[in-house]
Amino acid sequence: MTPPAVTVEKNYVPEFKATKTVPISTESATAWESFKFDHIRESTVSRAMTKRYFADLDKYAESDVVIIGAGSCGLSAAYVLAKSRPDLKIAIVEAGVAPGGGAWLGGQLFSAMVMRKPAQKFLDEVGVPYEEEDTYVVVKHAALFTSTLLSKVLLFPNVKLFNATTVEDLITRVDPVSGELRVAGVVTNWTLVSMHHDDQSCMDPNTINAPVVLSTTGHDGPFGAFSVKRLVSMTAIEKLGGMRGLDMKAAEDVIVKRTREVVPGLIVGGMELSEVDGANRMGPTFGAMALSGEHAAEVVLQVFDE
Ligand code: 48N
Repeated sequence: MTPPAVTVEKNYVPEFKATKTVPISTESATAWESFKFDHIRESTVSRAMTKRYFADLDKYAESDVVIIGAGSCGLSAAYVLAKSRPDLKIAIVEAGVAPGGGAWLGGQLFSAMVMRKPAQKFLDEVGVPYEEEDTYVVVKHAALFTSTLLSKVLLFPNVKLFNATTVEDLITRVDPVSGELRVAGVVTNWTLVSMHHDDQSCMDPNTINAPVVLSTTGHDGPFGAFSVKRLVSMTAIEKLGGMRGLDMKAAEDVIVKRTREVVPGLIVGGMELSEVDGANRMGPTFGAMALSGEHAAEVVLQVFDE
């Protein structure tokens, strides 16, 4: 059966008119020869970076929300949270230098990203153009979705991204009366340090206190499903269900519906959840990631609405 012809929506690629607006207008080639930047000293650059970074470390040492993992689910949650509660301090901790997780490609190194309806409503909200099909939409470049979402999240003044930084443990409290364990923040280190605890001793971590943590660490990669595996190793939960085989239809509905607080203070979303519940994986379709992020944000907000 021949696949239906792909109809590219007229409005997909906006009409661009070549314009000669360049920020540094030089009337002639010779002008470039005399071009020069304003003066700078190396220490000025160093102080400009470190002053801000350490001021942020100080400011976010007490955060309202920590999001572990800046993949499609974590970034979607961060967008909803930051937009709906500008009063909340949101720290995003991402192990990679480049945030985005598995959402830079649509699947097996292909550029296009598929999202099943109604997830296109999230794309409309964030302002990502797509081609419309009958039960799904296609974003021309997965990188367009991720870069647009990332840029919107990082523009919020109440968000700080700590990338190249790994959550290597959870801060926990045990209620003296009920004995109930609650997650109360995260333990962090530079990712390169976190990856070398086996061959270097005593590289102590840093911490971020927060009343609620959202873990969206995915199922892949060196730290995949980090928080839920840590809950098992600290016997806060008995065992993981283990991610099941690929079943696109079943997987996406389950992940969105079951995004939830797994232990008090720790909400889990995205593909990390499939490891908890033994849910199927969904393969190269990303609507569930965006909507699990949206659902996770609502669960987080309930903590602050109480
Ligand atoms: O993209 P991921 O891996 O996770 P999600 O849940 O946001 O999106 C999952 C999605 O990309 C898929 O896997 C698709 C739908 N495929 C499904 C399938 O069936 O194959 O992002 C997780 C992020 C990554 O950027 C990691 O670097 C980061 O979390 N991370 C951490 N960051 C800090 N500390 C950690 N301990 C940590 N662990 C992972």
